[in-house]
Amino acid sequence: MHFLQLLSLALPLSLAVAVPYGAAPGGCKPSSPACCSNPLIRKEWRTLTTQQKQSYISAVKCLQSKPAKLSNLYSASKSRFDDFQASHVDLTPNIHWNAPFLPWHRYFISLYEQELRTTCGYTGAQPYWKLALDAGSEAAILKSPVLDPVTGFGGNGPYIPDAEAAAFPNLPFVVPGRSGGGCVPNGPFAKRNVSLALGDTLGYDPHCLRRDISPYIVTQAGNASVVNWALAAPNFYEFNIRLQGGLQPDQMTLHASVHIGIGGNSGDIANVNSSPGDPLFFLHHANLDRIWEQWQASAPGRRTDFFGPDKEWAYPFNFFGDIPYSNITADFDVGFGGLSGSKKVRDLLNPLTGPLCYKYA
Ligand SMILES: [Cu+2]
Repeated sequence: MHFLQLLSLALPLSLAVAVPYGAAPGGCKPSSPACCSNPLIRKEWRTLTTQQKQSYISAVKCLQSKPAKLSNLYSASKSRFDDFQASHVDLTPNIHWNAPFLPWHRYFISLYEQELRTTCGYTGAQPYWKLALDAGSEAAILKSPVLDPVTGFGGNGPYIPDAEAAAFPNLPFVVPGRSGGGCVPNGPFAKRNVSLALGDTLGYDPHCLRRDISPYIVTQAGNASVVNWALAAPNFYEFNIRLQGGLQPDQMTLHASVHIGIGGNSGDIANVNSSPGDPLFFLHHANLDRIWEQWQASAPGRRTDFFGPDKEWAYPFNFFGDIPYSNITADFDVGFGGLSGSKKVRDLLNPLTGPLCYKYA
């Protein structure tokens, strides 16, 4: 594997409503706030009732059982759930360590939420994982309700040695504090076959879901102080840098807190390309989106503040040296492969307008 490609893997989170998701009642203009009079309310996982948790997990499992619609584009995609993962793999070079990162993932999560509702009859909203609630101490993360084997997504894999874990194509170094690495042994996704290969190949390689939790990375990168530091950024450009963080363990921040903190060396969620193979991806990115929304709402002018490089690994994310790039504005179009037509960033800046219709509790 190409060295840069390998490193890139290293860098890397209810309310039933009468109006269908995103629908525009009464012929209002799509850009009008009036189009979203009945937003979905996204809640933190542990605030859901047991029944609400079960219906979300059932909907995810349903999506994993529905036929793919994009197998013409991605032959390894065997289910509608796989379609989302494959699209993320396909678009990875355009959507991380650059400016489109946050708006792209905002709409991706929204499309997934909509799919759970339309294809699988789910009546709730996409839940989020407020990791900071579990990142205050190293002992807390392993007791997180999100990782509960009965009312959550299952926990850590059994320990495998460093050399075995480091052979997975996720990171070029052993993750400090890694504590698992084997197949997730419990919960609703135990031993589940992830269809797509780990990495960027889009190949078919069914394998068990793995996690390799590093309580050290979770607490370092995801604690409440890191969240507050990101929220204190004076502009979007700086907020985006603080939220995405750097590549080395001591530079990891909120984005890596779950990707590397839960994925470690061998976990599916640690791979920058194929990470949506672990259903926790969607709870983590909903949480990052919530933090962005909180920042956007916290001062005048922030709702429309958007600026930064178009290209992955371009300044200020030039960890591998300078490359050509352009700084983009909210007029930029972001693409979604076979999942959806492209969207202008400006139409993704407010979760209550345009193609979006949700808010956070
Ligand atoms: Cu991503």
